[in-house]
Amino acid sequence: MHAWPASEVPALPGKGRDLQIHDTATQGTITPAPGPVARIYVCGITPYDATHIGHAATYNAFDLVQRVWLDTKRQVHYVQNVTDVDDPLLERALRDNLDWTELAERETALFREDMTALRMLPPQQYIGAVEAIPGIVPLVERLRDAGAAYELDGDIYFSVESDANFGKVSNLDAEAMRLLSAERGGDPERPGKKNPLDPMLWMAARPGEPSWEGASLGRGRPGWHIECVAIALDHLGMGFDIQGGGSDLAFPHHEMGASHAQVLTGEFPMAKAYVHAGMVALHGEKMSKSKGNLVFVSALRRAGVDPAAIRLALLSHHYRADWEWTDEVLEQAVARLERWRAAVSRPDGLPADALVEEVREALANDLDAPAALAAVDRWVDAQNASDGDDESAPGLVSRTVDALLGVAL
Ligand code: 5CA
Ligand code: ZN
Repeated sequence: MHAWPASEVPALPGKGRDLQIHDTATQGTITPAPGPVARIYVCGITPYDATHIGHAATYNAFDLVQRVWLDTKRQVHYVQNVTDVDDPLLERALRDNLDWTELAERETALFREDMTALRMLPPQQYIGAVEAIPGIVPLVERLRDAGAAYELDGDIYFSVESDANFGKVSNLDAEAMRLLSAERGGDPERPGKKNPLDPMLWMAARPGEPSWEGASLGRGRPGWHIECVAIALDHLGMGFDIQGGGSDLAFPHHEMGASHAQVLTGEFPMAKAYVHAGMVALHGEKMSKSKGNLVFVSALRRAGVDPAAIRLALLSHHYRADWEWTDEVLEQAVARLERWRAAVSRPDGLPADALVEEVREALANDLDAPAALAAVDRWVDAQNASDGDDESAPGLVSRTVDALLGVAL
């Protein structure tokens, strides 16, 4: 699949700091990406009800990761998927009497437009589940042939017990895993499974549903977790720097994916850091497709909201926090954007070299975007209240805000 166009990232003077980031697996702060090329896989959308503010907040976090790495003069290899065939997508297509491929294409196109408007850097590989099927089938066959997967009425399940490191991503107890599995696409109640948590790798063709030839697996379609593993291993290989997504993906999705990959390769861990963004709520509840309490990026854009203000609203919360979208959050972002633009539109101003370092430091410290915004606010307030004569300052501030925060002033 094609991704979306890249906005240019201005180079800043000097060099940024290494990113330190919270890792869900070790529950501590780590510094991934020691090499010249940083590798990141971020779970993409299931294309319906896209792009809501929760999605945008999560992709914003991983966009910042890339901007920090780029500022350290590294290259970034970024891969993202689109879950363009899965139960919830098929259910929505059925409900709305749409062809599932049309629904997926329409929503993926909308997502690309929203990502472009928000100046999110595109992945180098943007891969759909459907196009990944030829790579998924041999992985499932290998897991089965190695005794790590078994058949149940034509469906193939992964055996979580085949991975000695199972559980090390999310650090949950058995009961919590069981509850989350039932909530998030698993089927712990299905009789005949070796372990109730075992996830499906390959689902045998069901009447009225799409299916593909799966060689020795028979006709069917892939499970959710193996989709991301196949794409990540194909393009990034094992031991990549960051596996990213919202906190609702830690279990079962990232836990199961890590186990699939670890059993397939005999290596551990799949990713150096598992990084999870907090959940955005609306009216007191997590913004979710199932509840329908959604605010869409495209609806805000249609209403005339500047995408840079949406981005500033996202940046005003720490990526790991759970937070609530309100009109006030957006109003504050709109006002901030106006103040910042006024400050950098002057022909000269207060020196900004220290500000560049403050923004760098804030972001390198577990992506502390609110601290970065506060640093820019301080410069802007002083600038708007004084008559400095540094002619390079306004341009330097614009480039810093653009390069590190993805906001075009
Ligand atoms: N296709 C899978 C990942 S392979 C998927 O989870 N798709 S999704 O469309 O449901 O979500 C896309 C991303 O947005 C995921 O990282 C998810 O964790 C994140 N996300 C979903 N809802 C919210 C929310 N309310 N707040 C923050 N992030 C969210
Ligand atoms: Zn995924």
